[in-house]
Amino acid sequence: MEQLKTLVMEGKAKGSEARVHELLNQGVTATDIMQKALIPAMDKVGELFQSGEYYLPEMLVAAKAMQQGLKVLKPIMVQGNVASAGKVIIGTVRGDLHDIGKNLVGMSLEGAGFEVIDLGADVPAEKFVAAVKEHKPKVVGLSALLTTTMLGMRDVITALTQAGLRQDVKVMVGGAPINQRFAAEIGADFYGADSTSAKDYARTVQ
Ligand code: B1M
Repeated sequence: MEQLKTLVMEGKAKGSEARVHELLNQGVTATDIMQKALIPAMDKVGELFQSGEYYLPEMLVAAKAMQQGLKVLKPIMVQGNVASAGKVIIGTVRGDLHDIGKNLVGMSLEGAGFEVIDLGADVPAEKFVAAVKEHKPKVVGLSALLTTTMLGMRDVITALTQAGLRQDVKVMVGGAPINQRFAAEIGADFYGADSTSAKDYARTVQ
């Protein structure tokens, strides 16, 4: 696991992919690989960026290496998908390009049988509204990783209300700078600290 962490932190995409395969072959679970290597590696990358040891390119190649590892884990995480549990729309809000956490939420939801409509990153409020009108999901999931973009979540909720759709759909929010208090302040229905809690919440929505 330590080796995988280092490979991700150093932005070695091919090496990360190969190490994930090796760990799986050794019987390590996908959840452990995620929780004990891939996510901690990105946390460390964030710390190094904050302390000025890493710059944007290092952060970018590390993200690519993590995504390469995730590609290997995705089929395992989404297997067991049976009849659709309903639709969930997910996206990272306007101005925010971070999509790894949002993708993890999508994988957990797919693994639980949800049909996931992923709008991607840097998604304006109007696009969420149009997608809710078109797909009529149970839940809209908003992700934000920047303190400068998290207020975009409120914009989405306001836009849904103005479009007369707010009562038809639950809104869950998550991402590193988000907490329960902020979620309540902007009128979200649920704050998810991680992808598992997001999936568990979606399951409770009728
Ligand atoms: Co950015 N970045 N970044 N970055 N980046 C952070 C977020 C930062 C904390 C780093 C730091 O300074 N320590 C910092 C934000 C500071 C702040 O706002 N207070 C930061 C910054 C400053 C920036 C730029 C502004 C840097 C610059 O340009 N000077 C820039 C902004 C670009 C933009 O978005 N407009 C930028 C750019 C980038 C990259 C493009 C290089 C890259 C993203 C690549 C990509 O996503 N495709 C990147 C990365 C990789 C990071 C860090 C290192 C890692 C993020 C990550 O993927 N974590 C990050 C530091 C950190 O978070 N420790 C950092 C792993 C992921 C699994 O966790 O996304 O938190 P996370 O998701 C979790 C939970 O939060 C939750 O579940 C997931 C699984 O547990 N969750 C949800 C997430 N969404 C959810 C939704 C839900 C429920 C749960 O319901 C819907």
